[in-house]
Amino acid sequence: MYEPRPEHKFTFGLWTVGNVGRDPFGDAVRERLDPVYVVHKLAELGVYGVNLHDEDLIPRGTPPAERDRIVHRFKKALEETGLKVPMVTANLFSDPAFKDGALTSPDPWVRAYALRKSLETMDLGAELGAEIYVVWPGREGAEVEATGKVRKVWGWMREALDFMAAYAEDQGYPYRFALEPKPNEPRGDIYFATVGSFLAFIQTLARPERFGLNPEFAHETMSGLNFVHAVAQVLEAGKLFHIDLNDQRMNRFDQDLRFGSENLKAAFFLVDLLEHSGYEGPRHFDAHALRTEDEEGVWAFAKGCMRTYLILKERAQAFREDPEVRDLLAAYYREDPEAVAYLGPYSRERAEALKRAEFPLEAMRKRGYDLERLDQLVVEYLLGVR
Ligand code: GLT
Ligand code: MN
Ligand code: MN
Ligand code: MN
Repeated sequence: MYEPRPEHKFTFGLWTVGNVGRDPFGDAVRERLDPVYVVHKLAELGVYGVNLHDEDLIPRGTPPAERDRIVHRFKKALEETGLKVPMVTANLFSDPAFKDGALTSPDPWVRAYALRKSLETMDLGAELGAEIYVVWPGREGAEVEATGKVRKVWGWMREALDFMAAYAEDQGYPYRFALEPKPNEPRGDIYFATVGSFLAFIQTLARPERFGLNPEFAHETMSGLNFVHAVAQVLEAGKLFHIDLNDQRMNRFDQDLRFGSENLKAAFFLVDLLEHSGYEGPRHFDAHALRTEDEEGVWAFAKGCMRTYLILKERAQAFREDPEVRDLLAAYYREDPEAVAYLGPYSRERAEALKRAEFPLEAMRKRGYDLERLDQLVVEYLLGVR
């Protein structure tokens, strides 16, 4: 039970299990893992796919012949294991050239370089069979407001994303672009800070149907927002193209903790939401093992993410099927036909009827919603006593 299998669609990034544990104050604590080795390890654990940045596989500055050799060797590992590469993304944050932005740098040479790197990453992903392209604007932000750059960045970003989508079209690539918001880090403030920000921006693009979201648990939580609500809105808009699962404490640096390790209740309701949403895309863990861990700890971390997801899936299912929960919810959504008749699309008759309606105001004001009992049942499911 709780054994991950490829049909669960769990994915990890080369940069997640391959994270060497560097932080702003401390050096790497683990060795870089060979991507081919990672593919074999993940396959053993029952993972569906592995995602990557261009530079996770092909170090910056690799000559073309060497690049082809690396790709060939990596593809062989994918064939041997059956692992997929569902998603790729360009690293537009590590190169010192991107220190004041990549696609929104004030320097057109930098913007052009970032765009070229994005196209090359799309080529690489197409070779590996990827159909999702993530854009994380980590360096698209600022510390200094005096430049007035905030008036220009939206246009630069739109032009770049439109260019990329047109390139995909031109090349016959199937990419759907998943945009990933974050409020800050590494920049003081990132321009595309929240899910809502990108949702609105997509509608201004030339091919909005090609664009959706890659919301991350940690990033909305850093903003003090409710991730479950954010994902629900993205789902409702038909824009959940990818999802980054991890955990995070509020008001901290980006922690990328093991899924479910911190906000268990939010994780429970997230799994509950996703599993009943019809979302069939990858369940990607954008997290990494703690810096205290050696390689064994890394695989324990990866297993933990998946196992917790599967346990929560089972717990959420049992919760939804519990007769007591069902009774409480049936009473909660009390659909009195007399009241329902006043609602719905506008008509003059309905508006007039509404104005004449007599409301059971006393009962409305006195009503208790029984949410203490409902929520206690959630807690008991999470504690494993039900
Ligand atoms: C980086 C970031 C993540 C993004 C990755 C995609 S890179 O690790 O912290 O949130 O999803 O570029
Ligand atoms: Mn993160
Ligand atoms: Mn991160
Ligand atoms: Mn992420």
